[in-house]
Amino acid sequence: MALDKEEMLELYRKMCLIREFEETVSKFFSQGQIPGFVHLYIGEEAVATGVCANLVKQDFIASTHRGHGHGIARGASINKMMAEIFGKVDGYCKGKGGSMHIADVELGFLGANGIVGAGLPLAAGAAFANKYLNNNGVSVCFFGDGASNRATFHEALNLASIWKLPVVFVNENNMYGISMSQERHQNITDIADRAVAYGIPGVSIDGNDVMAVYEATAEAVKRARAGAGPTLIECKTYRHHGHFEGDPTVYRSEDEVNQWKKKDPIPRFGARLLEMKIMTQDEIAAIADEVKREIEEAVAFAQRSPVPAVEELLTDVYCD
Ligand SMILES: Cc1ncc(C[n+]2csc(CCOP(=O)(O)OP(=O)(O)O)c2C)c(N)n1
Ligand SMILES: [Mg+2]
Repeated sequence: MALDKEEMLELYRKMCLIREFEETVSKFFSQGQIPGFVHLYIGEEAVATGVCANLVKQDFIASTHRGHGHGIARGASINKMMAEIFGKVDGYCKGKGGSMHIADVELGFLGANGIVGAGLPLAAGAAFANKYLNNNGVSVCFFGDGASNRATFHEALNLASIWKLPVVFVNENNMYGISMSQERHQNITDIADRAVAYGIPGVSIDGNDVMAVYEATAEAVKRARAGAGPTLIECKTYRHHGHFEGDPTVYRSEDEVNQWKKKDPIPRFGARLLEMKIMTQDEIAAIADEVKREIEEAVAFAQRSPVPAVEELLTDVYCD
């Protein structure tokens, strides 16, 4: 086993933290306390968690419009994220960016991104920088099944392949691009098959199994750090909520959602840890309490923070 007990507990705790963060965002959004749009990652936590557990300081990640899980897994401040989502001055963008503009470059978190597929060339560029600086760093790009149809996907994979860039392309195949099912938007089942066209390895894995994600990423990261170039990892997963909060999700059946909820990555990993006697029921309860407290503090921090002043409306728009 590649991970020790503490590391496995940390994977579990991280997934719980992402879940609690987003369930809380969902609650406050439905009460009208959060402005703008939010896209939740609930159900997909194993991907960000399993991937980011392999990363070190000099590594980068590029995210998507569904970016809370990526930021939390990379170690972004929960308080600053929550304040940003609430539109408050103590948030990552002083409350003027919202969910889709959260970034922390110091942490190598190149940001959430409202432009589908925009992270792919950003990650390739960051990987080029790491290679040029010869610092052993890698970059990771998270992107959806819908994004895998964009030109940026093909350009980034081709360039990363010929230049042997240290990048891991992590496809989050949650089976839908908004209301469009994968079978309606592409004529393949496994997005990993597209790696063949660029002469790089492509693997398709169970994205709701955090250990499977961890192990596939470990191999891809090792390859990238060794100078052998990029890998495409397709993680099959599912979002429990709609595309955005408020989406009535008329395009999928309740039965389909319920089938996927049975494969929820968090209770699944919890059961595995119990079975392996790595964790006890008491520890599960303690993690739930700890995470709940952490998120309550983040909400209190966000609620205490003021909204931006009207005079600040046009600052930070361009480089001041
Ligand atoms: C370039 C671009 N085209 C279209 C959109 C509108 N849009 C927002 S999310 C989305 C679907 C993305 O699907 P996917 O890549 O599978 O990610 P998921 O939402 O499933 O995580 C689209 C088409 C956009 N934001 N940017
Ligand atoms: Mg999708």
